[in-house]
Amino acid sequence: MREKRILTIQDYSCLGRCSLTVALPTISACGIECVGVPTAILSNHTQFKDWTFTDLSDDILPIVDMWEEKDRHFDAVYTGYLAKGQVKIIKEMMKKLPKDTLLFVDPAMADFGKLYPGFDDEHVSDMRELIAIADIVKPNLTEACLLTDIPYPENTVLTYEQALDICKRVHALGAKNVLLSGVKFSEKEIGVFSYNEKEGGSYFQEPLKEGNYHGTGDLFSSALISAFIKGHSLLESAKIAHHFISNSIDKTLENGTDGLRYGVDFEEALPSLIDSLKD
Ligand code: PXL
Repeated sequence: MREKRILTIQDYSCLGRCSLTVALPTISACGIECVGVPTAILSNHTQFKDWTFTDLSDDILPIVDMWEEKDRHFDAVYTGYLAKGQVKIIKEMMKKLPKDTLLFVDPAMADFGKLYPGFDDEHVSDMRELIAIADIVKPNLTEACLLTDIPYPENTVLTYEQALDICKRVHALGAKNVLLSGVKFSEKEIGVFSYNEKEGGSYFQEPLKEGNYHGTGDLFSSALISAFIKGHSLLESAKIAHHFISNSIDKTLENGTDGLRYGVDFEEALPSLIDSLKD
């Protein structure tokens, strides 16, 4: 059987593990060919005090056009952090790829109740347009609130009904499957809530690891889409990805690395991810 192949499109932040620098190794380690298209090159991610930024918006469509006579089959397209104005380009890109290409969107634009630096309401409304054509969307709570125009809750410990309601609102934007990440039903646990029309809501919770480690959302999405493309169900894929993040945080704590800024030591957790994909 042909090896699976994912096209991922997000920025390349040289320092501070996130976006393409975690997506490429994670997807490859899962035994999936990873085609990475950079949307921008940054010296480092934007949670540091300052950064350089080279916009690659004008290169994206010419890259995809150059593949016209080549093999443009992908089992999934996974979009992550996109710079302002790039959503429209991604929509154009999707029109150029085979119609049945699965689109997985990680909005990657906000966390802890706030947009990342440089983003505004226009980016949020652009992102709604991408979600409208997505097969799977994975917002965190902040992104889900922004996308559906509801206030970020003061108490982030949710009830089942609240989580279901938020997912239904995101689903109403057009995405077929919604995975709400970072959902807490108690102070001590965190998990993922999954919703689609056919199966309704389902979720899992695991013990919470304190700390806002950089890039874990991107790692989570990379492992999740890989497990899904390898044939696991969405919720099972989310569980696999969750364990991978948890193991990566454990390695970071063991090593005493500054994972809050430089990202987690996921490299040492890759063998456990590979193991969890074996049936
Ligand atoms: O991990 C999300 C992310 C990706 N890329 C860049 C970022 C961030 C979060 O801040 O700044 C450039």
